[in-house]
Amino acid sequence: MTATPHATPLPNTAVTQQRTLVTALPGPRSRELMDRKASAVAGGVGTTMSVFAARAEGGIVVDVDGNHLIDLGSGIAVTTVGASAPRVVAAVQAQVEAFTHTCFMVTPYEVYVAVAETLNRLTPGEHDKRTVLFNSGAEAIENAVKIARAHTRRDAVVVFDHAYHGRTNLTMAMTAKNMPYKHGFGPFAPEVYRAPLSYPYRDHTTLDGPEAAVRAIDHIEKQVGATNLAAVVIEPIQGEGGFIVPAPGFLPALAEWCRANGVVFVADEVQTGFARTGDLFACDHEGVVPDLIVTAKGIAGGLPLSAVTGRAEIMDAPHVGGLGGTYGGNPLACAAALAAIETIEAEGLLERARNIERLMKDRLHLLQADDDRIGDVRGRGAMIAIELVQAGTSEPDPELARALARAAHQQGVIVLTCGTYGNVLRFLPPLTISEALLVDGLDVLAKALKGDVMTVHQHTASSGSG
Ligand code: PLZ
Repeated sequence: MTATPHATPLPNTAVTQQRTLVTALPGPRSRELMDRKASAVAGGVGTTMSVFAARAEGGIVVDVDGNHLIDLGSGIAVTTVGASAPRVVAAVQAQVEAFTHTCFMVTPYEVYVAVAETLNRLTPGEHDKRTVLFNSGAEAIENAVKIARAHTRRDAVVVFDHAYHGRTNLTMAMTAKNMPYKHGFGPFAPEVYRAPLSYPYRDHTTLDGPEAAVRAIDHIEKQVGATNLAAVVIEPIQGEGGFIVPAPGFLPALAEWCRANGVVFVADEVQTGFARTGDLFACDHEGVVPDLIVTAKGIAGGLPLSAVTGRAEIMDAPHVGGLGGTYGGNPLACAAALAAIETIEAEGLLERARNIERLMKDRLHLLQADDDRIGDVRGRGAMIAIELVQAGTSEPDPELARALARAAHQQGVIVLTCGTYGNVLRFLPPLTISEALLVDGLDVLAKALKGDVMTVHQHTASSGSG
């Protein structure tokens, strides 16, 4: 009954906020752990980098060989308030000493209710709201669909091209991309229909937002029928699908159509929520008020927590006992959430996100002016991406995206790829990252673009998140 011993965490000194490489990447200790991973962890779990983390603080991840890496990924948009954010650490420490778990469905506790109250207050719209908590984004999306079905007594769910909603059976059906998310894992849940998105860079025609909404609505009316439709689920800015920002007017027109047809409009803000886009929620940008909003990731500074928040009359449709789960709204995660939300406010992180957008877009536009392989620079706040194409065309170039990511990784910069075509390089820095780190990270990218990265041989282990 003894567990395999593992290295104790490094001593609790501050992590210097500077990129420093003391070995080639991956270093010897990481390579050793990659070998152990290969013989102990299921092969289906890919990793973006072959570098093992030992500590993380602010905008730096320290690996097991002592290398300091710049974090432009935030663990896929999770540590929005910075890694090991002091308020989050303190709140979790205090909670862990009180109790770790009782199960909210058995003996409830106050911190869950406090998170619900906070979400009801902060999410878009002034209407009466209720919240239910879960563990992962996918679990919350599944539950949003359950709630919408219970409320409408209808079955169908509409999602969009390039959508990503998770890896569980229902959310696999809702996710667009086959490889790596769905391939070989069917059959998928029925009554999920896909509508065309507004994708300004690839809508080569002059479809504006309202026109793209007309196209989607026409598709829905003809192929599904409004009276069969429980919910429309959409990411206000698509994440895994390629950081696609729909043209202005698209989301409001869809929300309006849903309202007029008794369809529950669900915003999947799992990736975009909690100041990531420079607004507390991406829906706020155009004043869109979803009926239900699904949050996760940035909600709790790295602890697993997700939520469905929405109109009281919709949220209360399921019967008592119809929603739940052993761990949903775990007290440690709830304590972390309150601390993370407090950090956003106290440290002015909305403003920080907008500054990060300005800095990144200015520099990326300069690179684009010089390099016609950067087809598009887009995103909002600290959710910014470049779409890479064959020079002078709009043909996706996933090899270039992979090569650039790999070059950045070798230089100690954590970046992720995404997109249906795998040709989007995305940046999701923690909002507390220093300007110096951000500039250093972008300089590494600029050098990689100028250098002949295409000759770098590809070995990057593939995962869903590049
Ligand atoms: N909805 C919009 O971005 C998770 C997935 C990484 P979970 N995105 C990262 C991977 O390869 O698995 C995500 C999202 C949006 C839902 C989810 C699902 O959230 O917490 O991963 O279940």
